[in-house]
Parts: sequence; structure tokens; C-alpha cells
Amino acid sequence: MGKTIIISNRLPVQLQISNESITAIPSVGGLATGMKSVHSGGDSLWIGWSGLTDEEIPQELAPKIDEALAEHGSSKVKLTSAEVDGFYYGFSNRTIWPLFHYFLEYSEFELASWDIYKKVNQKFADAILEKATDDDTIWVHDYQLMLVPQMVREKRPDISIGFFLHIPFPSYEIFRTMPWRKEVLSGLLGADLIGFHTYDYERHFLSSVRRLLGLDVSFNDIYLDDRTIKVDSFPMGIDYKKFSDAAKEHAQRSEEQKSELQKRLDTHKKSTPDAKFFLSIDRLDYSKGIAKRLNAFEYFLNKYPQYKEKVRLIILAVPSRSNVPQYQLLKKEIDELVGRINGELSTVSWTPIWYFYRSMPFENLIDLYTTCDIAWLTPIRDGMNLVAKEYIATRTDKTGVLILSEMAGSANEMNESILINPNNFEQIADALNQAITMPKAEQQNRNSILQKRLERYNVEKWANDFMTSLRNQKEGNTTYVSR
Ligand code: GDG
Repeated sequence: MGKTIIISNRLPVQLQISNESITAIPSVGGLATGMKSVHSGGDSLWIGWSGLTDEEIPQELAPKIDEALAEHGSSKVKLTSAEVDGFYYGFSNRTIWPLFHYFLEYSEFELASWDIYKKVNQKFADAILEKATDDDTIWVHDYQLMLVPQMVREKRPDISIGFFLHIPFPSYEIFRTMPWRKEVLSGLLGADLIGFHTYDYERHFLSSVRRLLGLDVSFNDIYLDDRTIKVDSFPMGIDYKKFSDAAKEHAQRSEEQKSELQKRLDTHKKSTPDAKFFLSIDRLDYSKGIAKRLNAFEYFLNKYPQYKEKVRLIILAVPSRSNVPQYQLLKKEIDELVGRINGELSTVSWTPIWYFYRSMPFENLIDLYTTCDIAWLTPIRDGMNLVAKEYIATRTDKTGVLILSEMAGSANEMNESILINPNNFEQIADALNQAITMPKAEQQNRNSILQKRLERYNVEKWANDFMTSLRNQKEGNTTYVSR
């Protein structure tokens, strides 16, 4: 059996150059976090963009960069800054991302960025073709690389290719608005197996294939020439053990070993023992509904004024795609909302919102997960949402309440949390009240069911299921062709 080639826009590490030295920083984000445990497990190579444009890499450092990446089992695709602009900030994040998250009004349809998207997808495909042998298995990830499967298939008709989409696949009515809808579908159909987080995304995709390409679809098989393409759902799990072990270790820490953040959190908890901490962690992205959550928080405090000075909302918003105008506007909106709400409601001893606009080290993430009583994760649309799963995994004593949006893919597997519609402020306010007053036994009961499920269906199982299904599909296809 050959090696596994993972291919995604970003590598598991991002490189930074300062004073001729190169530092590799682990990438933050759902895909990077999830695939890391798969990548470190066996014979695999990860191909992607290093995070540095050609213009940012001094020529004399290029070999060192390749060495640094090789140490992390990675190999880079070279991109110029114009390519990154058109492909990543352009078509990927101004066309596909908003469209697939149902933000139709944000989607731009520009021929020039579509052309760059095609060109850059070809670069990724070429990078695979250069490294792959026929018995390798190629696993292509996410919306930035939807044309890659077909580009590889054209040159290597027999190689095994899987594709996984980490974001929602929208309904046909939304998807059909894209001018290059048929090309995108044909690009994906170069794969043997196409995976989604949920059955709904799978259904939307199959419906688009049937209606736009007129292909023969039976149950979840698509028939194309002499190949059968399988479409299936694989809800992505987390590295459960990593999070629960980190939480157990965290609980053992002495006062001196605690982080500054933890000490600060402890001080506040001690000064108001019946206070409740709400936690909100997301990349700063309009699909995550952070601005709506802030407005809902204000609504909640007006509806339940008894909680003033008793609750605190901790928001960690991780900087993301700050070159895209929608993200800059959102940042401004959130800054203003936090300022206004804190300005209007704060008292001498109480600041209702603590707002961090940065990425935090893993250790601080664990501080927040383990200390906050309520995780409030209410995206407007989200492929899965791993933060919800991570929060539950760190609750070693099984207390804590998760309030989760119905619009997150993870809601399908997390029925024991409090599920809400992120647009319904009345329901959210009541959910927060329910969470605050929920008896400990009920919290533990709900979380122990959730924990068992998350522990069983972890990220390793997710990757294994996908790879097994890809292998079976490939074998089926080979038999079919030779018949
Ligand atoms: C996409 C889809 C889908 C966050 N802040 C910090 C930090 N994180 C880590 C979390 C978590 C990951 O980033 C975020 O994952 P999500 O799933 O919540 O969201 P996206 O980044 O939008 O991911 C999403 C995912 O892909 C997987 O398919 O679930 O729907 O949009 O793992 O822990 N990590 C550190 N510091 C932070 O400040 N160290």
C-alpha cells in the first residue's frame, strides 16, 4: 500500500521568518486541528501553501524552508501574492465561503478571480502529480480545492482520490446561482468518494448533481462514464483524549503552575462565587454570528435583569481573513458593540464582556473551556463546529452547559445540549436562564451521554471511516471497470 497524501490550502504549520530564522507555528482552525492526529499517525505527506508568498521568501532561505516543512511531513505549493489575493481572499472567501454559508448578498461573482482559482487549483494538482505514485491515496480537503480531484484524475485515471468538504454544501436553490456551478461539480466528481459532515449537505450535493448535470444518481452513488462515485456523510470528531487529558492535567496544577489568565479567572470567581461565565470562541467570521450573540446578550440582560453583575461573557474572536472587506467591517461592528454594551452596563465592580481579539495558546484554551460554566456557540451557519465538542471533552467532572445553534453541523450529534435558533433572541435568553439554573445532576447526565458519543466517534475514527470507505469504493470501481 502506498502513502496517504493530504492536500489542503494551509499546511499543519505556518512558517514565519525573522532575522533569517524560520519558525514553524501550528495552524489554528478546524481542519488543521482535526487532521493533525491523522497526519502524525502513519506514512503520509501533507501538501499545501506555507502561508508565505513567493515575494516573502528570500531566495537564499528557500532550501531551509523546504527542510523546515519536511520536518513536519509537509511540502509546499508556491503561490505569489497575486495568486493568494485572487484564489484565497478572492474566489474562495468572497465567492464560495459566503455562498455556501447562505450569505448570498456577500457573494461576488468575478471572472478574474474564478480564473485564478482554476489556475491555483491546477498548481495544487501538479504538486500532487509530482509526488504521487499510482498506489498512493489522495485526500483533498475543502472548498478552496474543489477542482483538484478532476485535475488529478485526468492525468492519473486509476489513482484513489477522496474529497472532504468542511463547510456546508448549500441547497440547490443557493448553489445554482453560481455561474461556474457545473465546473465546480465536475471538479469534485474526479474523486472516488466525496464526504460531508452531515446527511443534509450530502443530500443538497446529490440534488445539485442530478439537476445540474443530469447524471444518473441512485441512493448515494453517482454513475459517471465507467466510474461510480460514492457520496456519504462523515461527521468529524475531535482528538477527544488530547482535550480530556489536558483538562485532567489542568485540574492538578498548583497555584504557581497556573497561567496568568487562569489566576485572573479564579480571582473573579472567588469574588462572586455565584457568578456564571459564558464562553464564546470562534474565528472572527460573519457565519459564526458573534455580533448577533452580543445583541442577544444585551437582550438577555434586559429580560433577566437579576443576572446583572452575576454573569460575564468571555469572547475569544480569533483574527481571520482580515484582508476581506466583510471581515474588516465585522471587526469594527464587534468592537463597537462590545464598547457600547460594556459602556452602558458596566458598574464599578462588573464588566459584562471580556473581549479577546487574538489567537490563544492551547493552554489558555483549556483554561477557558474548564473554567466557563456555559459554552454559548451559536453560529448562523457552520459546517460542523469543533469548539462545541472540545468544550464537552474538557468537562472532567461532567458539569457545564452547552448552548448550541441548530445551524451547526454538530447539532445533529449533540441533542443533549440546549439547541437554539441563533435568530431567536427570546429563545436564547430563556436558554441562558435555563443553563444558569440547570441542576448539577442534569448537567452531568447530559454531558456523560455527550462525552461517551464524542469519545467513541473521535477524529481518528472519522479519518479511518473515510479511508476505509475510500478503499472499498476504489476496489468496487476497479472490479467494475475490469468486468
Ligand atoms: C472549519 C468549519 C468545521 C480556535 N481558537 C483557537 C484555537 N481554535 C481551534 C479550536 C478548534 C478550531 O480552532 C476551530 O474549529 P471550528 O470547527 O470551530 O471552526 P472553523 O475554523 O471555522 O473550521 C467548521 C471545521 O472546519 C472542521 O471541519 O467544524 O464548521 O468552518 O479546534 O480549538 N486553537 C488555539 N488557539 C485559539 O485561540 N490554539
